[in-house]
Amino acid sequence: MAITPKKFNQSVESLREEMDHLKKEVRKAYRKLSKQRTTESLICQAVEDALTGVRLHKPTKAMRMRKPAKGAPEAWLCLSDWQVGKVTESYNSKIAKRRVHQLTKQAAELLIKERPPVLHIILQGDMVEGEAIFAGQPFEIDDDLWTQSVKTVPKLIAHVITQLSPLVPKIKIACVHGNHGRSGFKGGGHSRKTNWDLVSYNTARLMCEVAGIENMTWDISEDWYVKQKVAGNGILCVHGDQIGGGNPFNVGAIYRKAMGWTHNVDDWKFLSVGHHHTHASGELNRDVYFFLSGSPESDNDFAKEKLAQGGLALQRMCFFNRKGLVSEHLLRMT
Ligand SMILES: [Mn+2]
Repeated sequence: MAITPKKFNQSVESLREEMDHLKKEVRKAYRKLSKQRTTESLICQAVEDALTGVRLHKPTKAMRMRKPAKGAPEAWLCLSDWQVGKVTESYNSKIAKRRVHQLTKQAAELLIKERPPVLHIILQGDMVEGEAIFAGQPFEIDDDLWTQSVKTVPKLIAHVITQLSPLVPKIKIACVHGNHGRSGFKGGGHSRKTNWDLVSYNTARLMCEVAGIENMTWDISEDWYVKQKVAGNGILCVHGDQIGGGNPFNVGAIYRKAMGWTHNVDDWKFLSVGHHHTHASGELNRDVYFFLSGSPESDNDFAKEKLAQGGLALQRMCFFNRKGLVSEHLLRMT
């Protein structure tokens, strides 16, 4: 049957409509694809890549059945100044990994012994080394900042959490950023939030979620401090670059800041400070107690030459009950 001009026009019209519809669909698909190429999707991809080959700790039946000891104190693990990526005579990314695995084992032994109901972890900043925060830094690192912050560091944080989470009913993680996560030279006018420590914390959280860790909570502060409540005791955690240095450390500067901060931040009696790579602690004035954290790093030439200083490779774990601090433990790495 011959096609009439009317029918021909109708079929052209329906083809035009179909074409418009297809054009819209293509545009929609393109927009979706562009979105999938954002930083978030790149980080998700990096998480998946980093998790390839990671052996996650599967809790044994005995571990699942462990109940916290009656009246047991709560545990507090301070992880600070890993500076992964930094190269010295006795430190690099590989050694950082070995040392973080060592401290995890020591923390696990303490948890098995004490059986606390809660493990609190503070990630206190400078977990990444950075790549351009001081002149010449590219000559003192073994990996770029991207790899440090979305692969090496989060993988190590996830190692600690996945290994320790089966040993306690609950893990509460709090995080504050340091100066090495800054996105450029000091005074460069960067946003506080644009900090690669924060990228590494968020990526670690994602990794732990992907790993199926359910008994954890995260408080990733975008401020200069984060507060923790351990067995009812308030701990004010700061990175510590706000406090002046000294040799071996400046207790006067810590004291002055602590006294000032009691007026600005409520409800704490313990002050936790990193940045100075020196392990120390003590009472400041009757009821204020400070912790200064060591670092897994060693043989830092800048510290040796400019500060005439060098701490042991140490991190710290403590136990608290309602009355306060019960015990402090060194996690010593070699
Ligand atoms: Mn620092």
